[in-house]
Amino acid sequence: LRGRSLSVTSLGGLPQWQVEELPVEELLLFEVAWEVTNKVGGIYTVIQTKAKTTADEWGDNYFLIGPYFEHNMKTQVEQCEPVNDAVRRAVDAMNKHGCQVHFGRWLIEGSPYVVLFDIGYSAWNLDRWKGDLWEACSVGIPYHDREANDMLIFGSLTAWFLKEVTDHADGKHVIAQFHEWQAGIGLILSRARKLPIATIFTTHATLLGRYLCAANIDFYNHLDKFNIDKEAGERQIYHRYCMERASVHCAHVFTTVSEITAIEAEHMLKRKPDVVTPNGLNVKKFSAVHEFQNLHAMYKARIQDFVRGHFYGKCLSFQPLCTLTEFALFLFIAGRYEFSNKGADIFLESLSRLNFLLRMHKSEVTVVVFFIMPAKTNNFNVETLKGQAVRKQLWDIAHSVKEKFGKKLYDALLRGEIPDMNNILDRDDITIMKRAIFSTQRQSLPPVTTHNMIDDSTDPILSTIRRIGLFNNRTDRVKVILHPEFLSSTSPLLPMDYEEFVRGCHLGVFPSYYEPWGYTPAECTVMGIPSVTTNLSGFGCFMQEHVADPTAYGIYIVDRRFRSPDDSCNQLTQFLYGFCKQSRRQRIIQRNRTERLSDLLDWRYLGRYYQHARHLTLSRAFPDKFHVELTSPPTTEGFKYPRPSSVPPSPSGSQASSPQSSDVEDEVEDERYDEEEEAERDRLNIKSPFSLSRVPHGKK
Ligand code: G6P
Ligand code: 1S3
Repeated sequence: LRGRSLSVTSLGGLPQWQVEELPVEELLLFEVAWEVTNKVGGIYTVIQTKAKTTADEWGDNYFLIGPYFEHNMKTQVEQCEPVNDAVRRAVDAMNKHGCQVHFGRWLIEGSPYVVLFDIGYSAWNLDRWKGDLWEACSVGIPYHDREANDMLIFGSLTAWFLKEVTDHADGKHVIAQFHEWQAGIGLILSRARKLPIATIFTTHATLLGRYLCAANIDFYNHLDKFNIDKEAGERQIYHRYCMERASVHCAHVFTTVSEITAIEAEHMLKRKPDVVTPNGLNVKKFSAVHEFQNLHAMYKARIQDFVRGHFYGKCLSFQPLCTLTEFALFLFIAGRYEFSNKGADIFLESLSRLNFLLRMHKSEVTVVVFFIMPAKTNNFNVETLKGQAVRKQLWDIAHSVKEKFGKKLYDALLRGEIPDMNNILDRDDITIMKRAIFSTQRQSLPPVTTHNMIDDSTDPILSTIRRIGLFNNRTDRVKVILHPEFLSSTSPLLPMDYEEFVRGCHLGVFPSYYEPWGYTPAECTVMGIPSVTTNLSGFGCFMQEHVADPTAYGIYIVDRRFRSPDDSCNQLTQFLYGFCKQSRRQRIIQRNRTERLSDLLDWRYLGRYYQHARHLTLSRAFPDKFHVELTSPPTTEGFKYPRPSSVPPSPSGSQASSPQSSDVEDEVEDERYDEEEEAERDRLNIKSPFSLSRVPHGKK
């Protein structure tokens, strides 16, 4: 391998590893994805967070290729001229031939170069390019699938661009990494045209996996039983699945984001991935270790304000109100609105059980649960807006009375007197306050959703809430708020961006069934917020492999693989109940531990799997120049974060890993649903018929 040098790198408490450095000055690296500068889902996070480490390594020889959208370009990209000669000539050549190719720097950390293709501008080529694809691999795309047609245009432009680049590369070798089926056509055409490039295809999920899981099929127990062609045909995604499968098999190197998706890909795409490249984050450490705890307190106060408004009046059963600061816990689930894939179904069932347990055990804790999942809406609802207005009014009144009170008190003290507390407020003050209290009386319960939902009657979250009866009654210890829109700091209702909100919460709950990686719990971890994940998510499996006692570090992993849905739901309930029983001190200790895992999720550590994939593809595409024996995979085998030293060595109960501190010795019980509790459930008339079972494969 030319220019090879070995350097040893280390990060935090992680083991050292060796990096074989590539002669990047003699190479060009392109990463192609539909989500470059274009936020749709998790792939955007991968590309955006990884940009810094990749740009640090590759400098001006690193380029991202994506679609052009005017708004994204205006808000995220600074237009500039390409410095690299091959890229400049490729952009010029395509623009001369009737395309619109934009070039610039993406204004994110690392400021990588981006090449963006205007898809609409080249749409007139569609029929010709359909013919090219058919000739290359006999895949046809129906006219009505707009998205697939867009991907054909995107892929054709990508292959054209790469051809122009390689024509002028001046001896430089080119690597192109394509993310997900949407970028796959560029790979298929490049290979069909025998372009001299080393290719990588990365899948972040399989099409069939996503579809089959969403249909409530018992997917993981039947992986080898599916007739995948038939399943794709029945779901009318046969052409997309062909694009995906062809991309996988055309690539020199095939990668995916987790071991669980690697197994899935082997069955759904018929190729075992060469490298698993776990997703990282661009972790920023604060210089003061406790800064993230302060941020938690600061943003929690903002959420508390919202909660005060939402549950105003006598319905606010955080009794008394001041306990909101100590005994109200904020939980949330967030992400793409895939009800069962993201585990919102099992979460709601568990909340119903948690509500029962908290009531039964007369817990002081009230749990407020936020569902942040975008759905079709018709703006905020009046009741929700009114809540915040009422809170503001009460705040203003309290503030003005306090001012008067303070002034009178001050004057009295100046006179050397203790004022008569019975007369310090005059009649008008009392009247104003009484009127304010009267105006906070409400006839209805605090709403379970903040917006007017377009599909209110059929919405799966609302329908489940109706079935299990979690209506934010005064007596409910679990309150639910569906916020069917992503958060924004400019929202008139809850003006916080997602990161601020996560920091202010106590626990993120992501009990997904289908989750190739799952960024949401990973993001919680690097912010020091504990979370629930599952052993069907890439992240959960990764943590299970690399952390000796994940629960002790605030990573609760629900077993959704080897247990029945009902048992998983019970396990989740126990996790939640155990979390609710922790003291503030224990929560603080747990957050400290959670945050300690950040290094494990840092691209500076995980980026080496991408590096390895690049070595491997070079050695396969250009075996004369790049030697295969130098491509030994990075390994962390045997490495595990040890149990925190303060955790007792042998677990004594189901929640033994909850933080124990010397002065707080909470007894941890193993909560079970025994007959007595069932009887109590009936008495309280808690409706929770269990209906989470998955359909065995073959039965419809
Ligand atoms: C952080 C702050 C503390 C605060 C605590 C509340 O640790 O630094 O000042 O008391 O959060 O924790 P809690 O889990 O009750 O929100
Ligand atoms: C996919 O996005 P999703 O939420 O549809 O890719 C993400 C990035 O690799 C991954 O984190 C997620 O699990 C997948 O499902």
